Amino acid sequence: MTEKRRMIFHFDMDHFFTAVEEREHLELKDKPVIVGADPKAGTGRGVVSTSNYQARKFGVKSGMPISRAWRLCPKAVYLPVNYELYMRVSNKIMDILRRHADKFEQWGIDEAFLDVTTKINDYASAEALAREVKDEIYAKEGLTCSVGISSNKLVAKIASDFQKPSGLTIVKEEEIEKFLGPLPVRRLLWVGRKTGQKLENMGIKTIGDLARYDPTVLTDAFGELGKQLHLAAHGVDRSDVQERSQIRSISREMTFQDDTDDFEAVLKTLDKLSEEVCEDALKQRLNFRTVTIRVRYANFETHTHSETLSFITDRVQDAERTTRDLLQPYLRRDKRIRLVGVRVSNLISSEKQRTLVQ
Ligand code: TTP
Ligand code: MG
Repeated sequence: MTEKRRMIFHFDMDHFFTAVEEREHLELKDKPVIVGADPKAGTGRGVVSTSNYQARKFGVKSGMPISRAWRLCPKAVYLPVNYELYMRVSNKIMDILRRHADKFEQWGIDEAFLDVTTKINDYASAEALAREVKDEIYAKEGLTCSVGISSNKLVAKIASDFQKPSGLTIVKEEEIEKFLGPLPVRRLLWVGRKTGQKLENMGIKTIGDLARYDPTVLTDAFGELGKQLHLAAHGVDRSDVQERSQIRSISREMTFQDDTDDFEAVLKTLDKLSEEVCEDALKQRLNFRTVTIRVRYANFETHTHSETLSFITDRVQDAERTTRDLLQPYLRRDKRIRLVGVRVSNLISSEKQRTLVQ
């Protein structure tokens, strides 16, 4: 039996934090605005959370040190992060979006996937519905967003980013490979910095390059991830749009008897914690998408570092690989480790879960 073609929307608010600030403070209109750490006239620490499109013209980007943003655009209006306000607005937007979907999945503070398969017969009516929802958000919340429409989540998400701000991009099923081909390979959701670098070293720059690459070589180089990369490059993604679970996270941590710089032992402990967390998730029939490590040095300096995978998993190998990657920069010859911890979050019931790879 052939499955009915799905119709998936991905909504992503435009320059979300600054857009909310502009709405609250009309005097910000037409000025470059940056939300993030205090720049302290160029000496501040911390990073840019986001900036509006006027500030982006100067090269300001999310995640950039705030001191750098100051050098690029000293005349911008700098505002602190008002997370509570953005959460309140986000909740209202999510309520609007949820009402229009058969299945709904929030994905971060300002984005969501909607499965509207049963409401829609063709791309023309999909576009009409997406515009209706966009207009409703603008009318009720005074904010613009960008929408991507396609037959799966992967392509819908890439499409929503294609014509920002206030864009609407439809990628019909038969046009997926043509659409993805010229885009940089890093657009594929789980191609992080390291994987992206490795692919570039192999001469793979665009998604098209990846799609044409011999899949067995990819599997040799990347293991299971190689298979997923191959499918993703062809725009294949069977993952479902699904509500998140109520349980928010599962975690374990371990304090060493003596502070240690035996990194092999630390990594072994980390693997053990990953295993326990996965076992716990399995018992509760939960899959996860975000993996976080925590490390505390002998002097009690503590760091946490997360990675959100673009696929949902309950596999110990995924947890182990990710936690090991995350911990690597913290294994320093000059610092003994007191504690390590592993947490998985973004949990989803495994009963409803279908994996990306068949
Ligand atoms: P994004 O949707 O990635 O960015 P954006 O909405 O600001 O801009 P765009 O129009 O390109 O979608 O992230 C949503 C919010 O999450 C963003 O407004 C601020 C916050 N954020 C951070 O705090 N740090 C980050 O590094 C990123 C990427 C986002
Ligand atoms: Mg956004």
